[in-house]
Amino acid sequence: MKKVRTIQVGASIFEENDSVARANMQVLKERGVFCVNVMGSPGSGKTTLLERSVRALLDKGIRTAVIEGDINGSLDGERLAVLGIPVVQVNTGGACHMDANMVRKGMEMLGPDKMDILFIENVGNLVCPAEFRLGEDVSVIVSSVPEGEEKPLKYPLMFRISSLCILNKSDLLEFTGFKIERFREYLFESASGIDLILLSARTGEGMNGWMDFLARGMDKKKSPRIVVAGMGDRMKGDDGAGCEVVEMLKKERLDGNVSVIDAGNAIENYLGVISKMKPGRVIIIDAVDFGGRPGDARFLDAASLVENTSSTHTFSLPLIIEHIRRETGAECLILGIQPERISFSHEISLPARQGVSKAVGMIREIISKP
Ligand SMILES: Nc1nc2c(ncn2[C@@H]2O[C@H](COP(=O)(O)OP(=O)(O)OP(=O)(O)O)[C@@H](O)[C@H]2O)c(=O)[nH]1
Ligand SMILES: [Mg+2]
Repeated sequence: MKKVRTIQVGASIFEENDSVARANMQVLKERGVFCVNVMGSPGSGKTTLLERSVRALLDKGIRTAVIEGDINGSLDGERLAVLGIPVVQVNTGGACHMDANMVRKGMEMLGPDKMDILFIENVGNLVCPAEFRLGEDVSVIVSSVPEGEEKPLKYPLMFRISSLCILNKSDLLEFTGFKIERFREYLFESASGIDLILLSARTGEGMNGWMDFLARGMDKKKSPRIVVAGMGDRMKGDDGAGCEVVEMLKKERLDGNVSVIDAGNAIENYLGVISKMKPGRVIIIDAVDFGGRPGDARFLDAASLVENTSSTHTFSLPLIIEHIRRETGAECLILGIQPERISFSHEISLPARQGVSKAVGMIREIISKP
């Protein structure tokens, strides 16, 4: 019987897109540009918000540029270009979202123009733009009062992947019967960690909160890079726990200044890569027998680690830490997960899996702190 061969078209499209998005992110990082992906339904007020924002930021001496995405035409691009900032209008030719390649081309057209913030106005749509990373530091969803309260429930992904929801057209609240508490409830049900700002791009209400959000983002961009490296041998049961943590983190939308590396059982091969990133902080995650209960996860002091603590490694973790510290001056943390069993041809154990989830939460917390 012949084997059926399967092509995962969707997966490869997303992988290709993600790799271009990572390259965009790297270029923006090198240039110190904070990049904001602005999404929302057609007519929610994205361009109006950008017009007001660009003016307010210019008054503060902050330089902006915009890559404007529309299926057709250059109306929005022209509205922004009259403000005297660099604008590239991208026509997606029917596609209902921007992708990383479009942004790459847009960035090439903007050239070496000096800017502090790059706004990308995505195509008006509450579905497809959520699937495509562009290289942005943050995504912002602009919802608006006339759309009704239930949008976060009906289009949860868009809200879940966004750091901030701007509820625009607040000046229309009194005419529409819109229930702000109901919106809040639906929003946090779909996206528990999201921030919410009530704003009117027409009257300017709420602009201060939005400006603060942008200022915090710009500050964070300048803060030191964090490298998270998972290590271990996936063939040896719980020894692969560090790599599992990294695998989970890779699926999340992490901040632009966080890099995640799966170093497998050869972290010594990644020392050059880590040094090149000039990190301010390096977190190494590994299965370590520190005498805890299987599945415990805790930060460990490098000095207290005995050589080959987790027995399977052919090198000394304290020496690796010492090398990274010397080469980069970075603060080094070791996040240990207590294994239940480290042996060939065993799956990762249930307690170690729980340790992986705990470790992911601990990393998230560290990353989110300024
Ligand atoms: N009342 C009110 N109207 C607004 C506000 N913001 C935008 N509008 C109006 O909403 C309409 C759509 O605004 P745009 O800024 O073009 O919306 P958009 O999200 O960029 O639309 P697309 O690019 O087509 O997806 C325009 O008539 C704006 O004047 C607001 O805060 N209050
Ligand atoms: Mg627009």
